[in-house]
Amino acid sequence: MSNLKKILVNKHSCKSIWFMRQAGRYLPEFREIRSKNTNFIDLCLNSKLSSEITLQPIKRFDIDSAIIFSDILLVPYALGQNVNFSKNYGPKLDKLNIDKFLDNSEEMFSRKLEPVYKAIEITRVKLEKKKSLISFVGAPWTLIIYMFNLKESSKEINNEALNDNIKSINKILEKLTNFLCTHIKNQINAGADVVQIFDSWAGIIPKKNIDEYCYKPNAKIVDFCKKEKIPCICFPKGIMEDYEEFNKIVKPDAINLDPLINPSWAKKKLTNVVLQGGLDPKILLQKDDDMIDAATKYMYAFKDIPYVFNLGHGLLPETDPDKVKKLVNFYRNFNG
Ligand code: 1CP
Repeated sequence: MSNLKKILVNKHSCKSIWFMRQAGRYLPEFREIRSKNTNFIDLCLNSKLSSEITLQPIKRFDIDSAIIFSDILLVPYALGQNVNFSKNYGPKLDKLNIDKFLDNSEEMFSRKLEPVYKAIEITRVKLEKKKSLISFVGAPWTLIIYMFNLKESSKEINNEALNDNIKSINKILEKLTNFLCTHIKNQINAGADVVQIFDSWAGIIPKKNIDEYCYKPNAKIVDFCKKEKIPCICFPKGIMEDYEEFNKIVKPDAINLDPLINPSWAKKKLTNVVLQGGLDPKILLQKDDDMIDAATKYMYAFKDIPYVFNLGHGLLPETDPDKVKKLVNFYRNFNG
């Protein structure tokens, strides 16, 4: 059993380290592949290259888990919505056609994502047994943000767009959640052993809607994972003290902290759950000593409970890979 799974399933306090967005943007070996593959969705659907990119950070840093190189937006893509990645604007999705969306069958959906499952199969064979292979999905709300183009900025939602689309959102929410469960199951069947559910935009949900758009959909997916015995990690980024309520209602195996969550608060309030991450990825852009000081705070705060070392958000594109190497070395020495 992989270290990560031992922590999530048996709550063993063994060491385990990986990084969100460890495969991609900041690695020169990724950039080389990316420069020759200008369509990002096509790159995600190239099983051989996706597997190669997944393994790049493992080869460089010998970390404990690989996360499959893919994207949360492959789900709307597989449900018939065109996805474009433009350099300066990030992802842009064509207008959602609700009738077309509701017409999707599970078979059609799974068939379109077959290359992702193939990439997982190839990667599992190449990965040492003790290493974990993490699959992931975007939580329904975070996908809805992109599917309905609701985000005004990184902190704010376009309330007008939300109100205009509320009926359609409620109409597709349940079906979207079912497709996400299918995608999780397919990834596990292909050889992944853990799933992480990214609710990256949970922090901009209006307070009055947090139950409906965050707790309930995440809980539905976590219940599915429990029924299927799939270890799961939730990441409701930006919800501040509502992490406590989220944990009580959703009950995931593990929860990823964001940089705004105080480690001692988390240790006290987030019980019956494995903690993961928290360190601000921006600290990897600072001097070595500052990075080590900040990392030590997390390692020290959680030294006597099961804790998976990770960040409070993904590695930034401008991160120097040598900094990541230094952090991994420090972690290995700290934990013996
Ligand atoms: O241009 C490029 O080279 C593409 C950059 C890139 C990469 C490397 C994107 C575009 N996605 C990915 C891969 C990816 N995305 C992974 C696998 C690699 C790994 O983690 O090691 C994962 C787990 C994701 C997840 C993802 N995609 C999230 C959730 C996590 C998070 O960072 O919040 C989100 C929100 C996306 C959407 C997305 N994909 C890419 C971009 C630029 C964005 C938008 C982010 C935003 O709106 O700010």
